[in-house]
Parts: sequence; C-alpha cells; structure tokens
Amino acid sequence: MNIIESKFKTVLTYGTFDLLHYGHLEILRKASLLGDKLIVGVSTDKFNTIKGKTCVLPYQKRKDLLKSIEYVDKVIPEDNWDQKVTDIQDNNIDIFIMGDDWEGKFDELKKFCQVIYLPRTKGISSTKLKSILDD
Ligand code: C2G
Repeated sequence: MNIIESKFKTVLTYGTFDLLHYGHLEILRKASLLGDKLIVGVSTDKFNTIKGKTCVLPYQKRKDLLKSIEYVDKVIPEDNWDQKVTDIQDNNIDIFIMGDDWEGKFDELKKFCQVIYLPRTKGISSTKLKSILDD
C-alpha cells in the first residue's frame, strides 16, 4: 500500500481586520482550508498609521478577536511592509494568501512560497461599517 506523503502545510496572511466582519472571516476560513495551520499577521496601530488607516479597534482588541476564531492558529504583529520574507522563513510558510484587492502586489514572495490572491467578499468592508457607526 503506498502511503502518499501529504506535507503539513502552513498558511500566512496579513491584515488590519478592524471591526471584524464576515468578509474577513470568509478569507480566513478559505485560507485555513488550504493548509493545516493558519498564521495571521495583524497590523499594529503604529503600522496602520504608516498605512494611512485609522482603526476603530486598537491592536490588542483586533488581535483578541482573531485569536478567538477557531481556524486561526497563531496571530503575529505586523509592524512594517518588509517583514513578510522573515515571517515566511521563520514560520516555514507554504502558502501566502491575500485578497485580490492586492492582486500582484506580493508576487515577489513567490520565490519563498506559493502566493494566492482570493476574491474579496462583496458588499462588506470596515470602511462601510465605520460609516454606519458614524451616522
Ligand atoms: N477582505 C476580503 N473581503 C472584504 C474585506 C477584506 O476578502 N470584504 C480581505 C482583504 O482582501 C485582506 C483581508 O481581508 O486580504 C484583510 O483586509 P484588511 O483588514 O482591509 O487588510 P489591509 O488593510 O488590506 O492590510 O501587508 C498587508 C496589509 O496588512 C493588508
């Protein structure tokens, strides 16, 4: 009987994940199905300033929410644009996932792992939720 060796696969993705919503859950769920372990890099408040994003929820709350998701195995801080290669190497990442609003932007990572852009979930965004909160 030949046992097919199926390598343990680790998946990595990044985001701000402010006001966690079903669009975030959808990409995280799909990412988790592509491997055995899902690591999520959450943008720190300082990095969000660099990204030009203002968050409703501070880093710790965004991190706690992500850690409560059953298919998220590990949450790491995202402090800058340049840490991805180190994160990929340090965590033995096999697959890097981002929503297709980032299509092509991280192709340089193909040297280190598989890069897959998944379709964004339509009709929901943290920005839309913020505008409702501001009403
Ligand atoms: N997303 C999605 N569908 C939505 C909204 C977001 O699939 N309706 C995905 C985005 O494509 C992204 C992830 O959810 O892959 C996180 O989205 P954001 O929190 O907006 O993250 P972003 O500000 O794009 O930060 O270094 C990468 C950056 O940290 C990404």
